[in-house]
Amino acid sequence: MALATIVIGGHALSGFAFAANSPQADNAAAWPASWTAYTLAGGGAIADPDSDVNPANVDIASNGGAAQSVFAATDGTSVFFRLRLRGNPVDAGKGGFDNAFWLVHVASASDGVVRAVAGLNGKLVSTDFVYVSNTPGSAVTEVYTTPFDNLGGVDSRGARGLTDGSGQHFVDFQVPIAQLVAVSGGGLSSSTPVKFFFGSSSANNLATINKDFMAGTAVSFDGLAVWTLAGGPAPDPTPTPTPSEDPSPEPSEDPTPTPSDDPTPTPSEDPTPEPSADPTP
Ligand SMILES: [Ca+2]
Ligand SMILES: [Ca+2]
Repeated sequence: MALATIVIGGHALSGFAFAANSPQADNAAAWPASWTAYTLAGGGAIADPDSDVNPANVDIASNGGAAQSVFAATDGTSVFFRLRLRGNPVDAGKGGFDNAFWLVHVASASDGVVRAVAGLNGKLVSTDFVYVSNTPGSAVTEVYTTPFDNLGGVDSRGARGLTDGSGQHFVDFQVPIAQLVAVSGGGLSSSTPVKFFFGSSSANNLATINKDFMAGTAVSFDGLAVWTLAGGPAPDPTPTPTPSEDPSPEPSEDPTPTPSDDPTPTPSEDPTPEPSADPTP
């Protein structure tokens, strides 16, 4: 890339200022060789319907219900997210990506409370960026900004769009785990059991999903798989009791409780009252 193309705000940059595309001096990692489907807790697929929202590149898709919609991966330093979309998110004429954003809410698995957000903001018309945010969206850290490159010793190539090979598209983005941990304000560590909720949006607030939800019509962490940011899929920290531990539990109380009162109460009055008068005068 020619130096003359690196122009931000009318000021040509030079030398170490190439790192302007990586404002926190983070290095984007190599994309994972394989992705892991992000699923329901039991391994069930998450396959969002095609064509339930428009435009097509904010429509989380599943090749007609046949394909998994969302994926993740980790290398222990960066965490990677992938969404399958019906339309192409890439638009070189709009800062790299079309004018919307794609994001993941990261919640503590133990309580389902969102602790941090990672996303790719394509809303801008000339410079898009990968970001992390706190939960209310009031503190957004730009991690990698377009035009992505690996010049000046810093790799900013933290998002991409590509075909899924079946007529739909993937949008991929990655963030350093340390940035997610930092923006969570102590709510997350690299080993905290977490759950993810993927979405797309055109909201003003970069922590808000208002277009497509990976499942349903609202953010919910019920029944989702547990991961850790550094380790990938993880055991659920709050398991429900395992039936195999005690297949036929003894009832703790008598299943036929003794009535506290006499079930056949004695009539308080004689049911066959004596005639008050002599029937045979
Ligand atoms: Ca959809
Ligand atoms: Ca854009």
